Amino acid sequence: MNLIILGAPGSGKGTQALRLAERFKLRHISTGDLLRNAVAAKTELGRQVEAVMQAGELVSDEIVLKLIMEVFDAPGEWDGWILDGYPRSDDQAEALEDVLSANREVVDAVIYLDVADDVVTNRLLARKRGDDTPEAIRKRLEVYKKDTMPVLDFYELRYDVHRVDGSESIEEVTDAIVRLVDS
Ligand code: B4P
Repeated sequence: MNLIILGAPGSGKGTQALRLAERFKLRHISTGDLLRNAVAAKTELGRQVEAVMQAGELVSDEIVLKLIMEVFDAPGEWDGWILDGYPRSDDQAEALEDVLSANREVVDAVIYLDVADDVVTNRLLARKRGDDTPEAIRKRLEVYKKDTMPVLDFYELRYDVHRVDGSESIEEVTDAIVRLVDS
């Protein structure tokens, strides 16, 4: 099963993707984690993206696509994958379609976590990650609305988009997603 999970920063994409990956034996592909690992390892790529992430802006499509392709190419025993944090713009969604059709892969379902701005802001401030300053959070929400929200329309035209109330407890959100994708 191949899944894409979409939602605002702090909507719980990473949290739910981990739980779904474990449950369905999926490869968890998180662009946020891949980028943070590159920054922590102080690679050339990490140095290029660090300031962009701190400011709450999107890293360039070229860099993120390169990371995604490396993960898709890596060997492993999985029953599919879950994409978390990608795509974040129409251009990224188009690029992903090209990668998938070249690899003869399909998306089985798209999950959209619906959570109000004040709830995500409070969650992000509470987790105290380096890029979770009030200013960067404001910027990320702004970028999300401008660049990432349109991706929902892109997918509504192509796939089943399951809208889930992401403001419930972590367990309740997982249960709701499992019911939808398992049915
Ligand atoms: P991401 O790593 O994708 O992070 P995120 O959107 O902030 O968080 P997520 O939605 O995964 O929330 P989480 O589960 O952690 O992106 C970080 C940065 O990387 C971006 O700003 C950008 O610069 C760059 N980037 C990433 N992908 C990119 C791309 N494709 N293109 C360009 N740039 C890219 O949950 C947040 C908190 O809420 C946690 O503390 C969690 O415990 C809590 N929580 C989760 N669910 C909850 C629930 N149901 N109830 C209560 N608390 C909950």
